Amino acid sequence: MKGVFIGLGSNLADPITQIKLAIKAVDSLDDVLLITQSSLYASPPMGPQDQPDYINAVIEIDTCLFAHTLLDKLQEIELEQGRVRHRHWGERTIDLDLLLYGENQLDDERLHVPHPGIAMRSFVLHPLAEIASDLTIPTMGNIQQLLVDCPLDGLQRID
Ligand code: A4P
Ligand code: MG
Repeated sequence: MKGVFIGLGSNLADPITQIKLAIKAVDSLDDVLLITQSSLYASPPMGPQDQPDYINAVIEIDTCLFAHTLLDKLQEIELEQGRVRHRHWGERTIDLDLLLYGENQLDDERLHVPHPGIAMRSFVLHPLAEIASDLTIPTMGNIQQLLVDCPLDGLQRID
């Protein structure tokens, strides 16, 4: 299934390298094919301000994995890259969020899809729009319309 989008974020231990490593790790998963990756973006932290700036990116994959199985795999990659949970919205070596799983809506104790933060977070919405400019997001609407209400907030494309 296409239309599966993953958001990546890092602000520790050489974030650019962390993002590139995580993209490779996702692409190397069985039953996952990387379709497109956005540019890398730098952004000031959302949440606690006493942490480094972030590098973010969004990728689209084609996969036949169930959403929860995919989440398991993403969390394994987070652990392999030394992710430690410090505090809510706090610093991390790598964060992998399942943004969209095709047109599906999922709401249980482990998964909220579409990811509820998509429309408010410039570091998610702008990279997503770069690789899927005519996307319609279930429950949220057309991505071009969402961009109008989502200022850059210091987001900068870096490659
Ligand atoms: N979970 C539910 N839905 C999903 C989903 N769609 N994708 C559950 C992934 N996970 C999902 O996540 C906690 C639990 O959410 C998981 O166990 C899963 O079952 P987590 O990754 O352990 O915790 P978290 O990422 O710290 O969650 P939190 O605190 O909500 O952080 P966010 O929302 O991920 O934000 N500033 C900038 N500029 N760029 C960033 O990337 N990221 C964060 C973290 C803060 N500030 C940032 C950035
Ligand atoms: Mg997360």
